[in-house]
Parts: sequence; C-alpha cells; structure tokens
Amino acid sequence: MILSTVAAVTLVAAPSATLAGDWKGWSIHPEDYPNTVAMQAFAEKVAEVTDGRVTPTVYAGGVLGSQPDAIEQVRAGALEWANFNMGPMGEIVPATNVLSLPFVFRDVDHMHVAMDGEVGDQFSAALSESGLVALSWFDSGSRSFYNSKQPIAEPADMNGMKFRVMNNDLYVQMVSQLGGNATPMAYGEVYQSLQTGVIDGAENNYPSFESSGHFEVAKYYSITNHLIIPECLCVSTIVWDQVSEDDKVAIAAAAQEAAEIQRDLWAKRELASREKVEAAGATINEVKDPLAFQAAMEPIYAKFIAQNPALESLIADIQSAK
Ligand code: GTR
Repeated sequence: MILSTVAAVTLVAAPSATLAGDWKGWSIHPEDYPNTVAMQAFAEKVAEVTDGRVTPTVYAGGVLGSQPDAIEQVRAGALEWANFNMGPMGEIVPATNVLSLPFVFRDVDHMHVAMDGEVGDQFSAALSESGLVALSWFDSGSRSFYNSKQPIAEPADMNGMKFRVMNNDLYVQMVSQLGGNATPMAYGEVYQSLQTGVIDGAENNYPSFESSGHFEVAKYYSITNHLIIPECLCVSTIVWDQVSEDDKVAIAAAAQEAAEIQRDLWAKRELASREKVEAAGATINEVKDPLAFQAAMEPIYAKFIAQNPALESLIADIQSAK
C-alpha cells in the first residue's frame, strides 16, 4: 500500500515498532515516479519472500519530511527504510561527498559500472558506519540548470542569478564558481520560491523538473549535465540487525530487483518528462561549450582534496572504474 496522506506524518512510530516488521519507507517523489514505483515493488516482494514477517509500506511525496530530516529518522530507526539521493548525504557521511563533485562520472554508464562494483562497496561501507545499509543503487540521471529568466549558454549567463541547491556546501561552491548565487533549500519549497522570485532557478534531472512542476515557473532548461548522483535503497542499521540471516538474503535480492525496475522505468521517464515539459512550453538548450562549465568548477576538486586527503583515492577509483 502506498500511503501519502498528510495524516501519515503523525504515524511515525517509535523504534520498537520495527520488531513487528512494519517498515515505513520514505520517498520524496510522487507515487508514479520511477523510484516510488520501484519501492512499492520492493515492498510487495519483501512481504512475499518473508511470508509477511517484514511488511514495508511507502510514504510518497515527502509527507514524512525533507530528506535531511528523513536521513536522521532512518539512522535513528524511527523510519525503517528510504530512497535517498546521495547529494544531501554528504553532510552526514563525508565519503559520499565524492559523488557530489561535478563531472566525477563521465556518464550514467560510468556511474553504473562504478556503483555496481567495488567503488559502490566503499560507499556502502561508509554508509553502514553511519547507520544506513545501502541495499541497491537507483538512477537519477544527470542534473542541469534551469531558470525563469533566460537560456544559459555559457557560465557568464549565470552571473548574479540565484539558484536553489540541495543541502550540501559543495553545491554552494559549484554555483559560485559559475558566477551565480546559491541558496540551499528543501525540495518541497522550490516551486513556490521560483514562483515568487525568491530564487531565479535550480538544477535537477528531467523527471524531477517535470514531476515537481518547476517547468511551469522556470521554463529555461540548459543542458549542463554537471552532476550524476546515484541514490540508494537504504534500510536502517538498527532495523537490519533485527532481521534473520535468511530474510536478509531474500530482502537484499528484492532490493536488487527493485533497482533493475527503477533503472528501466527511469530511462523511459527521462524521455517522457522531456517531451512533456517541451510540449508545455519549456525551452531546452544545449550550452555552447560543456567543457567551459567543467573548467569553471574544476577548482572545487583541489580544495576538496586539500580538506579531505583520505578521499583522494576514492576519486581516483571512480575515475578509473571500467
Ligand atoms: C531529485 C532526487 C531527490 C532530491 C531532489 C532535490 O532528483 O531524486 O531525492 O534530492 O532531486 O533536488 O532535492
């Protein structure tokens, strides 16, 4: 069952409720979004393979709060599972900041190869030290800038414009390297902030640009593809530790299946979302020189490595993943 009523907010139970196997799952996205559909498939499969010992539910549309809040809830075991983007995770699990470095992945295939192999295992290990078990990796395409003023063809076009970013200082640096101003803000507040002119733009993939309705209030989408950020299907470690070894194996397999479903739906939704926003009057443009954006953001790497020398090898592992 997908629960998405506002009343659901008051249903969050104390950690002890997890013993009953009722796993409340957090999703920021609407019910028909690939991630939420895949979570629902996971929920049904898990109930089946555990003979009802574990019965996950999905609370869609962010009704259980913003992602930074939900991360804390899952770590505390107050929510049992979730689909999290690795962007806002960096504040809690520093190693995941590597995934928020602009252009760290060459393309989505490179991201898959890296995350489905040893590189992904390194992130899973870092997450588990912070109370999150990453069972599989979802897609979130690549992110580009959009705004209500004008097409962006080169970094100079961003001068003085105000962009919403996810909650992570790396994104503030990213926008300021490009000459804009960044405002970290919860996803749920972006539509109104664009509409009222509190911000001029934001950045996201096509499905989120479309499903959030942002295209209605910021119609210029400029293809910078500056971030490719994987997302996890994560379970709380506190909850996971209560699961029998046999059930763990079956649940982990269900999570892999869910990732396959999500990636398949994702590829289709990217195209459908792009078509939908264009039909509704949004303007999508190629930038003049994608490398100009990459070059402008390059200094972020040196600063990041100076501050996090232990993570330099992880960046190298990603770059050499084949
Ligand atoms: C979406 C992502 C969400 C959230 C959102 C945002 O693409 O799937 O988890 O991170 O972007 O911009 O806040």
